[in-house]
Amino acid sequence: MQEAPSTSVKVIDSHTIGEPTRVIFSGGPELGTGPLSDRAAKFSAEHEDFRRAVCLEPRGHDGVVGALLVEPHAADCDAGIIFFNNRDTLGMCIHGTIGLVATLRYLGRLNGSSCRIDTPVGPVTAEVDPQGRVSVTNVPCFRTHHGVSVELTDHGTITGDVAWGGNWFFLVDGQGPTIDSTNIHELTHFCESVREALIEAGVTAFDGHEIDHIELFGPPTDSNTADSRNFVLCPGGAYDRSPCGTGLSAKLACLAADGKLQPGQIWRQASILNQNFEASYRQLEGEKILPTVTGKAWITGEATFLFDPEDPFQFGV
Ligand code: PYC
Repeated sequence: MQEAPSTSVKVIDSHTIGEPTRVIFSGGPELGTGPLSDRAAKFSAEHEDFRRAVCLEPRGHDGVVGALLVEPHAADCDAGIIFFNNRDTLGMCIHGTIGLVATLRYLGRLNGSSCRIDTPVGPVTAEVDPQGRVSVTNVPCFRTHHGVSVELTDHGTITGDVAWGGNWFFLVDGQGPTIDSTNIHELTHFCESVREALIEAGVTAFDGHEIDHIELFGPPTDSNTADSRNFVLCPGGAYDRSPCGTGLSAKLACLAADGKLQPGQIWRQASILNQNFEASYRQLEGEKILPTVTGKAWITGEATFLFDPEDPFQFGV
């Protein structure tokens, strides 16, 4: 058994067009100082009980993304954040950053309309407009593999790209079940088969990291309002209710590499719930791009979590 959480943990809940974020702003584990990547590794290795307690039932559910607010390491940042979900820590999370900025605003901790946030994969910048829409400029993103084919037992050969958008993604266009909210079970099963097939075929990111997010694209419901609709399965098996900002960054890297989207051009990505993020990019050296993703979050609650040592599920179910 790991060290019990502090007797009370304070959180603010929000959702970013449907995808929940839970910011822990008081009572989180002590991770020391140093780069956010080191502190995320410490959180992952030593605080599984805490992660499960704040994310999972009975206080949460599989879809909750946690965000532990910490001191930044990078000198030019205003705040540091470590994102995590039902499985482990995440590198970066754009819907979560949009939720974090809405939370900082709610708490009166946002000075002005922009802030720089330190994450385990590097600093990002967020800008809020008067309507409360948040634009997040992500870390540099890029595609590493184009046209990778894997065999699925139930679906034959499927082909996709591998790209970094702050997390690792396998992006599949126009294959698999129809992208519709009535198909969530089939889409989840298909994405899990893709993930397993990638592992079996030894397809990893260049650093050997598992490609742990699977992203499917199909036509939008209404091409007047969106350019594409997606379904994203996150590590841990929950699907993203938003269009997944890091997945959208990976998509932009692929579109840019294929010459299908120009720097500054807007891409409107609809989610499985048919709500949009908008994004564009700036070209960096080589095929690297710097995406900016815009979306909105709403505050849904404020809570103090209590931990009873006698509770058999104090650390989650
Ligand atoms: O918006 O980047 C995102 C994200 C990652 C996992 C869930 N949402």
